[in-house]
Amino acid sequence: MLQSTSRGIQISGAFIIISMSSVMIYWNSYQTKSADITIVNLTRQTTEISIKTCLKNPPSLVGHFVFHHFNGTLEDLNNKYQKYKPELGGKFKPLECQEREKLAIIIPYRDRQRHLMDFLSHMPPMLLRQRVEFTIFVIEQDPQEKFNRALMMNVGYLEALKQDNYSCFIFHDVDMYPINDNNIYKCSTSPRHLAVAVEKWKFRLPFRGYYGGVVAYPKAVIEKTNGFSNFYFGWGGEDDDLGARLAVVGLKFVRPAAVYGRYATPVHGKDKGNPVSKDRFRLLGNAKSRIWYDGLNSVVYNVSKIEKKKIYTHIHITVDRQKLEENVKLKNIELEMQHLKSSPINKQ
Ligand code: UDH
Ligand code: MN
Repeated sequence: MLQSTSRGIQISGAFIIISMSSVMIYWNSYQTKSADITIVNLTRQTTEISIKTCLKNPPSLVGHFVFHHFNGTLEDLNNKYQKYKPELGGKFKPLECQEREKLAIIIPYRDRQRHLMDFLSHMPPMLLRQRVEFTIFVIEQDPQEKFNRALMMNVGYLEALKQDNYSCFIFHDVDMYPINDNNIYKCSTSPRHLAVAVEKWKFRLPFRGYYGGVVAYPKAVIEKTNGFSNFYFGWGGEDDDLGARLAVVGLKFVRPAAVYGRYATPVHGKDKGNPVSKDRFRLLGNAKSRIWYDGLNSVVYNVSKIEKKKIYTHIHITVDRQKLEENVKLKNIELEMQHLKSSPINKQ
C-alpha cells in the first residue's frame, strides 16, 4: 500500500485525491489493524480504491444525533432508501465496504404502527453509517392471546435463519431509538446489553441487572441459552429471565459506555393486550431450571403471513398458548427420560 501511495506521489492531477484517500485509509488500518485494502489499477487516468472489509469504527460515524418523529409514509421511506438498493425483505449492505457479519434486528411487535414508522425512519441511516449489513424483522403476534415479547424473539431468531445465515441478532423494542452512533450494532463474542442510558429511566440504568430494551447476541450464545423462555405472557419478567439464562451457561452481558448507549423513548401508556404479568415472579423463581426445555427447542407457533417489504420483513404469528405450554412440558419429560436412560444405573 505504501508503495502504491508513493507511486501516487509521482503523478499529478488525481494526485491529491489519491494521496488523501491513501492517507485516510492508512490511518484507519493503523487504528484497527483489520482493514483489508487493495489499490487497483493505479494509473494516470483511473484510480479505483476498493476496501474489502468494513471497519468496526468507520470514519462516517457522527457521534450524538437527534431522534425526530417521522410523519411520512412507508412509501416515502422506500423512496428515501432506494439509493442503498436494499434486497427485497430489506437486506441492506454497506456500499463502501464488505461486512462479514450479517445482522438480523428482531422487533417483537403488535399494534404500534407509529413507533414502527419512527423506527424505520430512524435506524437505517445510523446502521449504514456504522457499515452494518442488516435486515429488520418485525415479528407481529396476533391479538388473540396476551402479548409475549420473549416468544416473539424466539420466533424472530428461527424465522430469520430460514431467510439467511445471520450471525448476529439484536432484539429490539420498537420504541427505543439510539441517539449516539458510537453504540455499534455489531456482535462480539459476549452478549451485549445496549440500552444503558434510556430517556424513560432518566438516562440511567433503573437497576444494575437491567437487561431490557435492546440486546445483541451472537448466534452461538443464543443456541447456548436455548433462546428465551416461552412462558412470559403479559408485561414483565422476560428480560430478567435472559440474565438468569446467561448465568446458567456462565456468561455475562457487557455494555457500551453510558455516553454511547443512549436511547430516546417516547412516552406511551400500557397496551391493552399486555397487562402486567402476575406469574412473573413465580417464573423467575425457577428460571434457571427451565432453560433446557423451555426455549428454542420447545417453541410452538404458526406463521400466518410473511411480507417481504422493500425495507423490512414483516412476519405475522399466531400463538396457541395451550399447545405451546403442553409442548414445553413434553420437552421436559423427553429430556428427563433421556437423562434417566443415560444415567450409569441404567447402563449397567
Ligand atoms: N410491544 C408491542 N405491542 C404491545 C406490547 C409490546 O409491540 O402491545 C413490544 C414493543 O416492541 C415494545 C416492547 O414490546 O417496545 C416492550 O413493551 P412496552 O413498550 O410496553 O414496555 P415498556 O418497558 O413498558 O416500555 C411500558 C409500560 C407502560 C407503563 C408506564 C407506567 N410507568
Ligand atoms: Mn415501551
